Amino acid sequence: MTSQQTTNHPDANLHPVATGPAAHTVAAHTSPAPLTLYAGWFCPFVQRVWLALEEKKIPYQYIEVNPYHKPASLLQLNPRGLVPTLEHDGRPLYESNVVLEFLEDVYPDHAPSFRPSDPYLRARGRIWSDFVTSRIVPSYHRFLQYQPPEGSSAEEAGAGLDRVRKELLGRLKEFAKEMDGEGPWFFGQEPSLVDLVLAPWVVRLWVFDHWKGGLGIPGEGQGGEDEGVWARWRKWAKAVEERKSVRETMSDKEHYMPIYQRYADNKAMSEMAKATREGRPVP
Ligand SMILES: N[C@@H](CCC(=O)N[C@@H](CS)C(=O)NCC(=O)O)C(=O)O
Repeated sequence: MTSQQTTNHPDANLHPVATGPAAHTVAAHTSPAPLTLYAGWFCPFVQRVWLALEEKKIPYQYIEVNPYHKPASLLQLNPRGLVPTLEHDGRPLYESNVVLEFLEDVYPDHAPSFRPSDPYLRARGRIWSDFVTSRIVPSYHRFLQYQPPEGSSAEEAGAGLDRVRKELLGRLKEFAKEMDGEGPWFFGQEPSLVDLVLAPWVVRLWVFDHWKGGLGIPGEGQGGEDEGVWARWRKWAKAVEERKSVRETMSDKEHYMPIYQRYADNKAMSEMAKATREGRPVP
């Protein structure tokens, strides 16, 4: 047993570093740079920012921290003690959506630009990025962490699970309806911030197949009267899954398993897990 496994902290069994494709990306970013990313390899909020850094080829140093054992170095920069946290020219910044906007502002010459030039589309992008954070992510967690109330019959438990499953499905459908008709990205041929904001959860939808009996996104030709919307969703999800930056910021699946197992059992003690249990928004 390692010293990590002997601690009583419920999130102590976290694999310490990135593995698989993400490990190669980390290895390419160990040298000091004007921008430092304090990250957790497993974290979808980190992945949002990591995608932008990789896509835009911004020089950065990657520093792995365990936000469940918050080191002083993290707390000094971010009193919330969450990752991602950024240090840019000695100044700290955090909150993934804020950091994404910051990178667009500070590195305007680093293509691709993830904000459409039309101010109206930019504003719409912000509405739907907010929808991801305030609606989709909480629904994702309500489904993943769902446990039937004590004493529920099998039928009641099944109905409860189905309710949270449909809630998430409904929100993904609502998001897909807003997409440009052709795509493959939200606004058309090129990805934008709103795509980066949801991508990390899309590549983590497998958790529902593994633990919760499936999310039930209709396959090709099975969407009934909503087939057009689901076809659009599938096209978008495929573009996300195939994107180089997405693949290269993912670790080996086996190391996500113990983390998501704790969520699926509703035993995780992260701020997100606690917020979900207490009906609070994303921390
Ligand atoms: N609103 C934050 C959420 C970040 C967040 O919750 N990160 C998690 C890791 S995925 C974290 O640092 N958790 C530490 C904790 O729960 O104490 C953002 O968008 O950056």
